[in-house]
Order: sequence, then C-alpha cells, then structure tokens
Amino acid sequence: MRISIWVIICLSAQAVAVFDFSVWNNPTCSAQCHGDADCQGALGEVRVTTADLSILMATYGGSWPTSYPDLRYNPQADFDRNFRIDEGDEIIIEEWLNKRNVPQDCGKKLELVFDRGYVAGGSTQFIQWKWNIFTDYIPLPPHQDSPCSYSFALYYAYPGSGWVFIGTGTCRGPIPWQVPNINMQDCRLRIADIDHPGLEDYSATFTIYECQLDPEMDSDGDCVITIKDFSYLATNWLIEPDGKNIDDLLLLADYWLACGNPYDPECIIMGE
Ligand SMILES: [Ca+2]
Ligand SMILES: [Ca+2]
Ligand SMILES: [Ca+2]
Repeated sequence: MRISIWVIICLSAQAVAVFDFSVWNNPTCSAQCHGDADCQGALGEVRVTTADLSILMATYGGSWPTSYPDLRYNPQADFDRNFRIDEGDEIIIEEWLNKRNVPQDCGKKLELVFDRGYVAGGSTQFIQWKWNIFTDYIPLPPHQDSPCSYSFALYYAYPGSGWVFIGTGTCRGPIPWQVPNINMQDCRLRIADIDHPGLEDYSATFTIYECQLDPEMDSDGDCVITIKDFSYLATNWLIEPDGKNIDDLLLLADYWLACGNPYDPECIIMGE
C-alpha cells in the first residue's frame, strides 16, 4: 500500500524550494515536525495529507538525499529537524497522515533566551539561546544531532539604527554584549544561524536606559545597589590612593537597593 502511494506521488511530485529554514521557526507552522510540510490546514482538520507526502517524496530519487546541502534536501520535509531526510521522516508522516488533531507544538528550532524589559546602558549582558533538538518535538531516541558544529550571529537594533552586529558564537554560547550608553525604547535582539538561512529568532522589545546611579557606587554596572557593590567596596577598603572609606560606606547604605532606571515605575530612583 505504501509503495503504491509512493509511485503515484513520485510521478506527480514537483520540485520545491530548498534551503529556507524559516519554516522551523515559524509559529504559524507549528505542526511541521509532525509531517505538515506545507503548513496548510485549520485547527482540528486533517493537516497532514498527500500534499505533504508529495513534498517529502520530491526529495526521494531512488535513495534519500544524504544530508543538507544535498540539492534534494528540503527543510520542510525534515520533520525531525536533524538536517537529513530519511526513513525517520517517513515514519513521522505515516504516523499522522490523514489524521485529525495533529499536535501543534513544534516550537522553534532556534530560540533566543531574553525576556528583560530593561537593560542598563554600559552594562555587559550575556545573551544565550536554545538549540532545540528533535527529541523535543517527537518521542524518538536522539542520534547524530550536532548542534555545536553551527555558528550564530547576534545583532541588536533600536529605532532607526538598523541591525548592529554584536558578535558570533557557537551553540556553547553565550555571546557577551556591551550595551551602548543610550536612552532608547523599542530595542530588540536578533540571533541568526549563519549556516542555515532563515533560521533566526528575535527578542521582544525592551528599553535601554542610561543609569542614573553614580558608577563609583554601582561598581558592577547593573544599576542597582546590592551586595555585589558592597563586596567590591569591602575588598577595596582603604587601599590607597583611591581606597574606599567610611564615607563611601555611608553613601552606599543610604542608597541600598536603589536603582537608577528612569523608565521603570517599580524602580526607586536615587535621591527620591
Ligand atoms: Ca499539510
Ligand atoms: Ca530528518
Ligand atoms: Ca550594582
């Protein structure tokens, strides 16, 4: 039965666009990892059909394509997202073919981990991301996923700036970001997989603010006076020529847990 379906599909299959990996990070295509190659179908309806099977079979030319960047490779049909198309993907589509209520829980392959609403200008942030392996999507044992072989580029933007390059990293991340000294709302971060075009993710918007605290007191640059600043003061106690003394301690005590973010209504501004 399976072979007869394949013969029909092979005869009618059209070549499809390849090497655009954005389908793996598309929230409107959240059943792709279960065989929905074309991202078509309403909630509760049959989503995995012979149209999806035809996309998978278009990659089959008597044998499966070895791996990306084989010309027959297609990210749409790589349901377990392991950069190969083979029997594993065939098993997935056969499980869901012509069934209703296909799970729509595929999530993103590349996920930027950043949920800050405010970031202090001049501070250093360490930006991390997640590279979800296919066992996060389907209940099969893992095999030769090799996320550490890939490289990523990180960017930030504020209104009118365009994307400003921050740096590159591997999946072992994070990438340090020296935040510019600006006051700006609606800033964003973007991470892009250099090797797989279209595979990228964005943060929600956040605000970069110029810290209102004296940097002498906020020694770790996070714009809140905490035990970290106290420990810096303690370790530099009375070390000449710029040693900390009792006046510094009193000043620090006065502003204990004060923060210097003028945008944050929860923030206790220094001196107020
Ligand atoms: Ca479909
Ligand atoms: Ca695959
Ligand atoms: Ca601090």
